[in-house]
Amino acid sequence: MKTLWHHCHVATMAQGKYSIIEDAAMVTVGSLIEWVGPRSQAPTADYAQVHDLQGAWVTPGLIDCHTHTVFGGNRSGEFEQRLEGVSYADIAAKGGGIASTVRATRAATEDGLFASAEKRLRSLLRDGVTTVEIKSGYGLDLANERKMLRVARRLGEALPVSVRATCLAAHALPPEYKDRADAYIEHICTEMLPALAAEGLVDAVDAFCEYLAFSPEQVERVFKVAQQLGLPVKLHAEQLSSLHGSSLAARYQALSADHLEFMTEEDAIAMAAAGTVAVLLPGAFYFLRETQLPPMEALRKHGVKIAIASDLNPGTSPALSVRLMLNMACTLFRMTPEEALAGATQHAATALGLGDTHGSLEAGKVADFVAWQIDRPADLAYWLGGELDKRVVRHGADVTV
Ligand code: DI6
Ligand code: FE
Repeated sequence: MKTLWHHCHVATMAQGKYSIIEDAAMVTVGSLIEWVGPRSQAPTADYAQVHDLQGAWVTPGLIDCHTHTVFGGNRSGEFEQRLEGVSYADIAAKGGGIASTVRATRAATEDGLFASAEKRLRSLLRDGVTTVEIKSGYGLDLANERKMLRVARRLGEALPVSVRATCLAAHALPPEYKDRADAYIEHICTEMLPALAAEGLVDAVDAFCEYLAFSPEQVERVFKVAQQLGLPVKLHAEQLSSLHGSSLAARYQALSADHLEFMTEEDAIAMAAAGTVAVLLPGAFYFLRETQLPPMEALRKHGVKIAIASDLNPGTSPALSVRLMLNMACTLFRMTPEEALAGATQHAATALGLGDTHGSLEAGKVADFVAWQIDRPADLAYWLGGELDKRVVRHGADVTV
């Protein structure tokens, strides 16, 4: 079905720039974009539908390329305790922190996890998100990582959003492997990843490379197995210290390295050469009251593509809006609104291995877009949350969330 969308301005985000076409029109055929350009040059055809977008600004659908949307319980109680003066160490000693989310996730049924994640995901979608990545990593054994990944797959079937599922079994050490991190890594490599990949539940493999999680050597063992299974890798790196996980990720042609506050210029050079996207997570930076800024100048100087994501998770970034993350990327990291929007469209697509099909409005790409009733694209990074008047189109058809 050929459809004409007109009476709009388009920020195509091609090559990660606004690439604005004023007084534009777009032609979609089924779920794909066939043509985008000035309205005066729109091809004449027998359109099955013609949509007047009433002067809207059209952008690609937003892409949240790093989330932990599926988890049991939440940690607002710990948040409150910390603000009442209880130390993080005390909370952790009483089984709080990631361990409490692992217990709650293991205790939840698949349907229970689905129901709670669905609410959070709908919040992201109401903000214009059409593609989202969802990680496992709170199950930490085969049955519970499978349960999380199945929920991620089901969310993509039930809601109008494309879901990429990432296996983050190497997120934290499960209690049954206390003081036996190498044995847990071995279990991931020989049992969990092969089984979950064979079940078609994994689109990419991630790990947490940090002194309080897994070492670069341990991460590399996971990456080797991912490579053997034909799965792309990503990495939580340089969030709290500099272990050069981002350089390791680059050596494995990782889709992305994420967080990166403590990365060095050498890491940036390695990532640029490998085409590994830098995914910055301003929600976690803000929530942890981090002061070490990611090295924006080094990333720009070496041409590393920069994505922005919510990191939606119960411990360090309970963020339910990608547009709020765009604002934080600008205010906290001094990114421009154009860079921030590219970070939640074209570069986010690349961070998911979808750069050729998603993330910009160009002929041949998937017709996922948002028609925003705003004055200019910078509005998307300007307002602090809330809801903007808009129309969301996915695969060439209107969606309501
Ligand atoms: N980095 C983070 O900030 C989260 N995971 C990670 O690898 C923390 C997750 C949590 O605290 O639940
Ligand atoms: Fe994360």
